[in-house]
Amino acid sequence: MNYKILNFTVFGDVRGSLISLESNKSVPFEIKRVYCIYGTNPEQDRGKHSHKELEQIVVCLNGSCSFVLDDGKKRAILTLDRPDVGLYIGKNIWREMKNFSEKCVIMVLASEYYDEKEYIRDYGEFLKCLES
Ligand code: T46
Repeated sequence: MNYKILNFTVFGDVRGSLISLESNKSVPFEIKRVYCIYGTNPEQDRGKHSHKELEQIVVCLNGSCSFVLDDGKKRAILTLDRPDVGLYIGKNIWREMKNFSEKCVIMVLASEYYDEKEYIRDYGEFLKCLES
């Protein structure tokens, strides 16, 4: 399945920790957009869509949450709970976000500008697109 766990280099000392993310280096694409998700509700799932072209890296900066990833054949469930780990999600992967902890904060680095036309928000349509 087209996802990867990325372990970022941490520059840590007595003052705390620092992580640096750079386009085409630790991030395997040119970053065109950054967005954050916070103030989530453990009873309200998010996501439930795929992207035709978009690649993203998801980093959980605080708290934790689960990502369900689905390529039409297999499903994987991953828990994100640390800021030095990124979840790379390639194109054509259905994703659902669940089990948000209290004060969960997620940062997402995206390879493209926002474009609602690029989303597939219907699971049946997602499966059909994989066939074509
Ligand atoms: C994804 C998961 C991990 C914008 O106007 N610009 C943006 O860059 C984004 C990401 C969203 N929006 C608007 C579109 C909706 O009116 O913000 C609203 C909420 O977006 P959505 O319901 O798509 O949020 P999630 O949390 O379900 O999904 C988001 C991303 O949209 C998606 O690409 O992979 O996070």
